[in-house]
Amino acid sequence: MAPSTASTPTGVLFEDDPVEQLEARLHNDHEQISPPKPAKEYRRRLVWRNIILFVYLHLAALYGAYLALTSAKLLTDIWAFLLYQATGLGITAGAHRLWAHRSYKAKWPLRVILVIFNTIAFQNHVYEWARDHRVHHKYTETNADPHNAKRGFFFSHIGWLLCRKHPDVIEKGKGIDMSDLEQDPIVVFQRKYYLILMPLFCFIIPTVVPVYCWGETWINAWFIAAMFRYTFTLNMTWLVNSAAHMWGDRPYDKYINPSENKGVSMMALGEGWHNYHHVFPWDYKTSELGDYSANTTTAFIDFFSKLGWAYDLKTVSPEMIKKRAERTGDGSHPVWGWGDKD
Ligand code: ST9
Ligand code: ZN
Ligand code: ZN
Repeated sequence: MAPSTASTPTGVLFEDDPVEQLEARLHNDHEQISPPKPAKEYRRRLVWRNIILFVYLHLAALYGAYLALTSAKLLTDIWAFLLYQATGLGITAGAHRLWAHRSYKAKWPLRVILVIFNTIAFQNHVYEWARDHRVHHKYTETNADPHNAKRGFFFSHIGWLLCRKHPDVIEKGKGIDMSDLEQDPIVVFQRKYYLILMPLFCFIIPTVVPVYCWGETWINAWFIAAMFRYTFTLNMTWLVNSAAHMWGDRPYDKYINPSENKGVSMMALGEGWHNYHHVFPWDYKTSELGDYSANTTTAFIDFFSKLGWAYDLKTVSPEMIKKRAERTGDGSHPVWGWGDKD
């Protein structure tokens, strides 16, 4: 059912899930006798500290890219690339597929590796990342979605980190069950010490290693391995929220905006198969395809599954995928070519 909209006296639009509203009414006797509350007014409040930091970060990253091509040692560029891949896995295999979606289970040594990679990535600690992401899936493209793509490319890409959250994000977010992560000591530890661990892992170690291990200059190490690598990885992640919510086929559900975007998948280690992922969020592959070249995260999880460190990998049966593609797909799924439509 399409979300309903209501406008405030100031003309600000709000979207609410009508099923939620109905359920809330059924459980709230008071509402039957009192008139409905007017929607809370929402005004965007910019966070200038974040705006200044992100402007600096992007300027520094551009300078880092220039240095990487002109004066850096080859090992420094390789180091930055490896950090991009490792931190990407800390987000994709860690925060996303393991902790936010529980699409597989991991033994503690793998969880430790993932939490280290995740801390180098600095996309907030796992608990906060997973809470926002669970809200994103439950209330996709409503005001309760932290990076609601209906507010445009810029907002869903980076703008949502430059202003206070819509009150619906916080209100609806309170209903999200986070008890599983509150019981994971590795997640709890990272959250408790994040303000010490994050600067150390994301900025200090990546800068110090090239200087002491292969004699790189401090300037090159800081601007390439810290600034450029971090900003680049952030942007590749944000593309999933922006580009993959706008452009691409919708083979599994044409009624939602998340799309299959191969370009984003290549850069985001397999996370651009976003139409599939929003339809079947529990699949550890976040994709129907077994193609490792555009899904290095799946290769990583499969590798650790062979070692026995990753287990209980959840997936979706081909029959279920076929049925869904036939029922709600946009016709771009191969299933349409196999059928006897003619
Ligand atoms: C970053 C995150 O970049 C990127 C996430 C991307 C997600 C992508 C998903 C796509 C799929 C996966 C693809 C992976 C691909 C990877 C490829 C790699 C190559 N529920 O937040 P606050 C409450 S981070 C419930 O301050 P404000 C709660 O009580 C970049 N409650 O709100 C909270 O207190 P606490 C680096 C919630 O004041 C309180 O509200 N980090 C929820 O509106 C205050 O929360 C930054 O730049 C909720 N969902 O401020 C930091 N949310 O936490 C940026 C909040 O103590 N963030 N509450 O419980 C900020 O500065 C602020 O959050 C703000 C909003 C200014 C944006
Ligand atoms: Zn999404
Ligand atoms: Zn997800």
